[in-house]
Amino acid sequence: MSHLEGLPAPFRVEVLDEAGSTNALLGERARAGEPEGLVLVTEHQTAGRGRLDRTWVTPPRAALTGSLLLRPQVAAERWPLLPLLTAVAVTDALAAVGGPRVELKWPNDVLHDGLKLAGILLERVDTDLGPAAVVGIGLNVSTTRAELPVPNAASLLTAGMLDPDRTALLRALVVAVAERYAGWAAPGSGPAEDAALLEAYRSRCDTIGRRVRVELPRGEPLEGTAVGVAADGALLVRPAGTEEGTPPMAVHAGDVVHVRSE
Ligand code: BT5
Repeated sequence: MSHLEGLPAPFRVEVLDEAGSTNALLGERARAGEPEGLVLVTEHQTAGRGRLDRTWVTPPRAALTGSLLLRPQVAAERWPLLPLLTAVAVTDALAAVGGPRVELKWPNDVLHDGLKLAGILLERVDTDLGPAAVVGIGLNVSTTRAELPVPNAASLLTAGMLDPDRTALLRALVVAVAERYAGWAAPGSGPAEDAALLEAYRSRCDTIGRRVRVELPRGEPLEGTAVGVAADGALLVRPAGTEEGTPPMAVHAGDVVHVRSE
């Protein structure tokens, strides 16, 4: 992967040969005062993090593993839309490079034919300059089926893209995040920008309309039908066994399994 010139301001890329976790490193940089727009990518991530203490595993040079630093000047209640914005940007970037058809699983898994192609980890870091968002993206690029760490994973290669170029992908990804972010977080932005983003998100989200099982942070899993995504980004689930028209439950955090209908 080469260093990239000519990215939209304030974005700039640093490529590291090897790193533990780009999210952890960028978080440290953010706390040390790094301005918005740094993108740290690594050729080989050795301690990649998933959500909830899970791991993200990628062989050297086969994946795009990187993190972008944002310092959104938006109201705190709009922050939960950032993971959705990132997921939409990943689909934009894949479309821009002629990548495979993808769908989103709420909140922010990027799937190809139901298999996970990319994962997103958004972390909020408190810094002297105010709260920062570390936006981590892991995208399987030229990983072979045998190299993928879990059976329900895909890469651009296994999805049929024979010679994916990680530098072109990185550029497309930064441009896509920059464009979505500029539109959503502009000074004076608010409900209208949220609505535009959510419209883009909903049209790509394959969870809506499906039977789902949601593992919640606390308590029993919730089974039901995903009926929509609310204005604040929550997944709306009508619990199984309740009648159509029953108000759905709003899920703000959880792991969704798409249950196949018999
Ligand atoms: C995620 O977590 O999907 C977020 C992954 C974010 C990774 C990026 S890479 C750059 C940046 N720096 C970091 O340290 N992290 C970010 P979660 O939804 O919790 O999914 C994790 C689960 O996905 C694991 O428990 C495995 O089952 C599976 N998994 C691990 N590696 C995978 C891979 N390469 N492809 C597909 N699935 C994978």
